[in-house]
Amino acid sequence: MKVVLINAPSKHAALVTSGWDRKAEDIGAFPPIGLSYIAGFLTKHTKHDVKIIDAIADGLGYEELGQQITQLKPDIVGTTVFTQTFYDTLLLAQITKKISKTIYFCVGGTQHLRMFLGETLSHSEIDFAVRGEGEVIFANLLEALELNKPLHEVEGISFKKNGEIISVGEEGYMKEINEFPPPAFEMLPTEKYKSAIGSGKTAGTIATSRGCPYQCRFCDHPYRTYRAYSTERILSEINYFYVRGIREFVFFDDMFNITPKRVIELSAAMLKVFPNIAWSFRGRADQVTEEMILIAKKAGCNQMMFGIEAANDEDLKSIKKNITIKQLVDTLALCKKHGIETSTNWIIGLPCHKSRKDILDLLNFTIKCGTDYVQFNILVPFAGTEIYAEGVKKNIIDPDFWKRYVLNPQPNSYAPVWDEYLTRDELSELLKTCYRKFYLRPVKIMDHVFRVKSFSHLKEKARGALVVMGVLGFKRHKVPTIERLD
Ligand code: B12
Ligand code: SF4
Repeated sequence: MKVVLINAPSKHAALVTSGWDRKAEDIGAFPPIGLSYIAGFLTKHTKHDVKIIDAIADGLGYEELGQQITQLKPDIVGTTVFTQTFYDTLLLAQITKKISKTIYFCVGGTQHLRMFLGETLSHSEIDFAVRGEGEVIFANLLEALELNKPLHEVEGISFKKNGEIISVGEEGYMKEINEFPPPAFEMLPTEKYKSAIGSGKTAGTIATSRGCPYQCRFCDHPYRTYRAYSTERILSEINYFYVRGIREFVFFDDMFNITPKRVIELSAAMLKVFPNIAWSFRGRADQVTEEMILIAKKAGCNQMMFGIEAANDEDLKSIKKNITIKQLVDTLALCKKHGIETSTNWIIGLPCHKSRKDILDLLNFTIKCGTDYVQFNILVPFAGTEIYAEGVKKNIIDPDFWKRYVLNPQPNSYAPVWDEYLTRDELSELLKTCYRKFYLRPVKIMDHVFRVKSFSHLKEKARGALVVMGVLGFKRHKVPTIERLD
């Protein structure tokens, strides 16, 4: 079968503010990891003809996507569905069906489908949902479609029959992830992927594990069990990029440094094979030791990204972050001592933010704590999280909002926020204030000038500055130019 997997534009995401949210397009291009694993599996274990189109990295609009689908004549189009960008998912399904009703349209996406399976399949344009980790399930679905086998024997899929939704078996979960092939990097526009806060050069993005055992109350990550890829496998994924001249890497796991020991072992292995690479990772600030920093730095680590979220111990406790401010401050100081840049994530609009002062206190702490880069986000309460359940219980969050949105998505919708104490507009203004006050300090501006490594890096930094000043980016998109079919 001819399979086309599409990373759809996220142009019409349901955002939080009236002008300052970041869409996937605004934060540097990252590869569609889920789709590339699916493509890797199909390539290794089946004979299907598979292609990935990354519309975000390639800057494709819906018209161009339509032209590509027409040209490629796929039997099936697949995409990852995120709740916030469901309008875009549906638009893609409608365009596909407008081109030909005989092209199947299939979605995957663990978190969204756990919550909104029925609403998603209520749309006539969406034929199949693959639940959970989809490598084997999707291959089985393709085989069933190709050989006309009964669909009700394909474990892990949901589909419609006579207007009824049929779900077969449990969702997919891979215990032994190392047995599965690597992502199909070769199908992606690799040269387009770079981190917004990296050197501006192309970066190889690699996930070295799946899952996270922590239980932060705002987080909608799908798997509590941590499964790590083997060192050999990680080295071979790095090598894929290395032999193509790429020297910068981003480890984009939910939780890279599950223990300092893991990072020490991996760094030692990388050091032996790749003497001159630069890399960064996303992880926790409490799982960092000096020994780990020293060897990681030797192996090329130049930046660590930490999700901190809140700026005092009481607030951290209230979101079950399981970390203390002392641990954070100690880690940041160690990183500074050894010349590792740090980037930290913070949430504003948490239930514990009862006044403007609480958020300005958070801002002041981010300035004081010594981090190099920050990302501020307004809390989006996703339907599968503890914070969402609390908001619904307290009548702060409309329990039917996301359900209605998925049943009838509208462009430029606003996602719910925690507005018990501060309105959406106040949070939005505070978000701007946080970015401006953090980045537009003379000392920070000079710092960034000194960090510029090349002309293209300067361009990236200048773009970042314009975004912070509100001149570029973070804008809500216009209402779509393509008409809905219904
Ligand atoms: C990496 C990442 C990104 C990257 C890359 C996204 C991408 N397109 O792959 C970037 C930074 C670009 C990103 C952006 C966004 N993200 Co994001 N992201 C993640 C993160 C941290 C890891 C995802 C991942 O790669 N996992 C590893 C792979 C192997 O797992 P997977 O993607 O789930 O894929 C498996 C299955 O789901 C399934 N599957 C997935 N797609 C498909 C498709 C088909 C056809 C089939 C058959 C199966 C299938 O099979 C895959 C392989 O086993 C998750 C958190 C998490 N752990 O899930 C958040 C997460 C998925 N993101 C989220 C959101 C909201 C977004 C944005 C909408 C944010 C925004 N405001 O714009 C955008 C939308 C981006 C877009 N249109 O691509 C939410 C989703 C919440 C929800 N309920 O829908 C999460 C859960 C984070 C959170 N906020 O809690 N994201
Ligand atoms: S926020 Fe990070 S540490 Fe907390 S549960 Fe999510 S992935 Fe794990």
